[in-house]
This record gives sequence, C-alpha cells and structure tokens, in this order.
Amino acid sequence: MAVFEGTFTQTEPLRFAVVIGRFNDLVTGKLLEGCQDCLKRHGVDPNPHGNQVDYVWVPGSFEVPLVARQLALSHRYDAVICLGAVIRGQTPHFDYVSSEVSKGIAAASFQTGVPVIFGILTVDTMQQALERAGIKGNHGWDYAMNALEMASLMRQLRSNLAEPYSRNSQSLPASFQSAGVGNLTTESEELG
Ligand code: INI
Repeated sequence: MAVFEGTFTQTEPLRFAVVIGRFNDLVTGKLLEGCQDCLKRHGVDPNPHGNQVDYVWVPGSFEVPLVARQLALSHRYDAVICLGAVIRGQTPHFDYVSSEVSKGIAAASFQTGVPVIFGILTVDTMQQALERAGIKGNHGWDYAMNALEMASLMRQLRSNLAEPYSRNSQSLPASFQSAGVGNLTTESEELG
C-alpha cells in the first residue's frame, strides 16, 4: 500500500488561478501579496505575464465561487485560490455572504475535481482582518501553501490511481466493464 502526500518542491509544471474580491481590498490586496510571496519562494513565477499564474478580480466574495468554478472547469489549472474578506461589522448580511461563499467554493471543488482553496477571511472587525492579512501574519501565505500541497497531491493521485484501472477499461474483467468500474471520468469532464 502507499502514503500519498503533497510536496512543495517540483513546482515548475504547476499552474494556478487566483480569484480576488475587490470588496475590502485593503485586506484582500494584502492577502494577495502574501500569496504571491509564498508562490514565488516556492519556485512559482507569480508574474501575470508569465505562464504559471492567472488572476481574476471580482466585485466581492459572493461572486468568487462562480468564477472559481469556471476557471476550474477550464482544466488549465492545478488549483484555484480564492481570496476575500467578509467582515461582520460592515454588513447585516454577513451570514448570507459567508455562508454562500463557503458552500459555493466547496461545490466548485467537488464538481470539478480541482482543488479550490478557501482563502476567504470571515471575521468580526477590520482590525481582525488586518491582523490576519499582514499585521500579525498573512493568511495569504497559508492559502498558497495549501494550493501548492493540493496541486502536488492531486497530480500524484491522478498518476498513481489511474493504474491498473485506467481509463482504458479494456484491461478490466468483463463483469467490471459492464458495471462501469474503472471509468474514472470526473464530474468536471461530464459537465465540461
Ligand atoms: N463582500 C465581501 O467580500 N466582503 C464583505 O464584507 C461584504 N459586505 O460587507 O457586504 C461583501 N459584500 C459584497 C458581496 O460580496 C457582493 O459583491 C455583492 O452583494 C453583489 O453581489
């Protein structure tokens, strides 16, 4: 049997998309800086004119899942990183926005089979948000680490678990073939 774990070293072939909410951009801009710093220090070129990271800005956290799903469905990326900041004190609909964005990001990941990283701060005050976006630490760095790990892990799982029950189900016994076992199509392929 085996143990599978993501690594943080062979990053040259990895491709990422980052979706950022403009709402509270004082905070989300800092999360983005932390995220880019982490990617860069792990060998990923964060330059938007390079070939490893694309960036998409959206109005607010509520719009993040729709765009993240669209990016994941493109099959261009190993992971999609979502950055946003929902602050309770600023809105009576904090619960709606934070609930929808968390459910939406989880759904985007499940539906597509692509890691979609939940980098949405949900806090009570702007002070708490800023503390998590650079004053005390920067969660943007952590979200990038999560993306690197998941991107690497999913590549490993794809290459290892595809054997021996590969997409070519000819290699399976007839009873398995008729039952559809070994048809490793992901939901994203069905949707795409
Ligand atoms: N969007 C956020 O990302 N953070 C918030 O704190 C926030 N507040 O406070 O309302 C917020 N609202 C905008 C929302 O995400 C949508 O962009 C808007 O409702 C349009 O759909």
